[in-house]
Amino acid sequence: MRSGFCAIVGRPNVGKSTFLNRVLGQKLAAVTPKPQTTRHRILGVKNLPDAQIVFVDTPGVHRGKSELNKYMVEQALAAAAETDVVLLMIEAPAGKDGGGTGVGPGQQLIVDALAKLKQPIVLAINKIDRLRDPAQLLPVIERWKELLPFKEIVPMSAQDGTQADKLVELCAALLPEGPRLYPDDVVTDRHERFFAAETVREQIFLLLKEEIPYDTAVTIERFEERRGQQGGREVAIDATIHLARASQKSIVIGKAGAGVKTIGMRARAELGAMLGCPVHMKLLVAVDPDWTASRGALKRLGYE
Ligand SMILES: Nc1nc2c(ncn2[C@@H]2O[C@H](COP(=O)(O)OP(=O)(O)O)[C@@H](O)[C@H]2O)c(=O)[nH]1
Ligand SMILES: [Mg+2]
Repeated sequence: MRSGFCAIVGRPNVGKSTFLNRVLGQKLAAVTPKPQTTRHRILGVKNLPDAQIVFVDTPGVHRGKSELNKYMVEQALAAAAETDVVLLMIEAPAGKDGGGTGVGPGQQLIVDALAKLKQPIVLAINKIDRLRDPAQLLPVIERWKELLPFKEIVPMSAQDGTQADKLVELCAALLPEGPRLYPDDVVTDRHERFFAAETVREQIFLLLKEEIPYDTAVTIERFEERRGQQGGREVAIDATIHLARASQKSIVIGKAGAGVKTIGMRARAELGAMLGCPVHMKLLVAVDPDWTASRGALKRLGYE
């Protein structure tokens, strides 16, 4: 039996959370087309017949300057330093000329951090479903081989599942021997409250443009399980959407409250499917001036 932790690290938007969700066969981590959707570390426990891998999804590593950005990068790099195996995820080139093999400054930050570690590192080249020609992978592989001593290099697609199981097996084989760390029926370390907040935040990422998603935090004021009229379980949630600027408030609330209503409806549906019961949700919109710039505010809003 092998067991241990495997951090999934990489640039924003390469597909880390999509991979975690695919491996677990359920949606744990928020996924949106926008970078920097993931802000916290999230554990996802994958059980195999002879191994237990505790995957750690992390925020994308980038060079943003706000305290929130620095917090996210710290989370990711600390996770890599603490786990038994590191899974570095990059994207296959999207352009028809096979561009995008370069290593930019954000990528270099990761390479430098990982170069200091002793743990085995696996390179996953995600999104191969969008490659026009598999030969486009060759320069990518050549380039990356020179940068870090990878144990394995696996082209894959988190979206359609190509080589996802293979990648999981390769990571499992690199874990130390040991008994399961979590009981068989545990999937994550996070509680329902956390997912309630993440679901609301995800809808804001999906629905709103420009800086608003990045300036938004969500806190849960009430999470109450109760019996519905039919006697089944239901959940009542009061959540607050915190914005960094007063000018954002009217945009989020929308005409006659249409914006916040849509966010609430979609989050409720998503969460209802996740919790398997009806969800009632009240959303409040508040302004917490410049919260992304202050450690104290980050802490208050759940980033610690
Ligand atoms: N074409 C393609 N898109 C993907 C794949 N994996 C993820 N994506 C998309 O890439 C975007 C970012 O994914 P996400 O998992 O949030 O990336 P993260 O920031 O690294 O966690 C989303 O729009 C995903 O649907 C893949 O294998 N192929
Ligand atoms: Mg993510």
